[in-house]
Amino acid sequence: MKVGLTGFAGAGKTTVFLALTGLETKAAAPGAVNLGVIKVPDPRVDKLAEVYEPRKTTYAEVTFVDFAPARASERRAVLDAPTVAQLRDADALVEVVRAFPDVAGAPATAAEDVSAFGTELVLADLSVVEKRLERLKKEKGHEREQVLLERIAPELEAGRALRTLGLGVEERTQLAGFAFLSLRPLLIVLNVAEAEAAAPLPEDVAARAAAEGGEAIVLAANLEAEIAQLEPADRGAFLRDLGLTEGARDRFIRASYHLLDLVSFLTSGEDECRAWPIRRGTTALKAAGKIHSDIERGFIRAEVVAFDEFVRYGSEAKCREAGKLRLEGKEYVVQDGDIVHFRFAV
Ligand SMILES: Nc1nc2c(ncn2[C@@H]2O[C@H](COP(=O)(O)OP(=O)(O)OP(=O)(O)O)[C@@H](O)[C@H]2O)c(=O)[nH]1
Ligand SMILES: [Mg+2]
Repeated sequence: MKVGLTGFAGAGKTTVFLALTGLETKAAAPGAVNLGVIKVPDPRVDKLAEVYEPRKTTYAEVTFVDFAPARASERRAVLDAPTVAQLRDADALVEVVRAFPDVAGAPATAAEDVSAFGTELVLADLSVVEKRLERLKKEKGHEREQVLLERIAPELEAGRALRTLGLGVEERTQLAGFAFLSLRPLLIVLNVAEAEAAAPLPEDVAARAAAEGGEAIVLAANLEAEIAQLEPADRGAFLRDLGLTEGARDRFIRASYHLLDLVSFLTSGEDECRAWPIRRGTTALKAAGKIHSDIERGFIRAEVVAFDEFVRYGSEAKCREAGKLRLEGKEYVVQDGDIVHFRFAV
């Protein structure tokens, strides 16, 4: 999963990036990009690794892209063309919103910023729709696309994010090629002052986030970036002092799995034990394709053991004896925690 960190200039994107990745890299120059990867902690992978003692243990990963937007004269004008192109490449957007007084002492206007940034995303999408509709006037044979675009254009003009329109699977598929930003799942990170580290999400921000069709969490990025630099064993005490039970990374991962409706299936063996993130509702065939396109192409069947059964019986062989190993076909909907072996022939 690839997440694009976005938000107005100076909102704390780079600081959030450092808090989540635990990296020490400092702010990139305008135009440059910081890439960071976090591993999703998963006790099920740990358990498999304990049993199989594999050569390699691989956790699900979240990649962050943090880039410094071109300096704009106006604080809120940030979405230039290269920035938009970067964001279109992400699976989800994390919008950092400033809730602390800035360097010049200007107070935060978090709730308004949420709406204003939502408008930026909507306008970026609207310009794509308008250009495309202009072309479609001259081209024949794209009636369905035209009907759909003509339906969403007035919504965008009214400032409504595409993710709030309740588009169906088919419509989303039709629109996928445009990589609309206001259709991307949105997680708002309210970057608060240290004293507010454990405060609940303010109601006005929650309301604006809901109006954008996004979810929101509170984070004191500066403080959490410092905590992320500590030895793992020392972090707990610091977090408890702040009134927090888990660090930024763990809270963030939970929020994004929820936001993106992700689950993980597992693969096991002496070579590698690994977690694979997939959208809830993914079929065995598509899950196979996550591992390798050959496995999808030559799919024969999936052999599945639920992780809980694996723990109860102690091994896959014992699960097989007990009749807990299932043979599933292409259309089987893979469940969170399924341990899967794909049989395939190419
Ligand atoms: N008080 C306080 N200051 C913060 C916090 N997060 C960031 N800052 C400060 O705000 C300024 C901007 O933070 P950055 O993380 O660089 O913000 P950014 O969004 O990456 O900025 P650009 O990339 O230039 O758009 C820096 O001086 C940070 O030290 C915070 O949680 N509390
Ligand atoms: Mg930055």
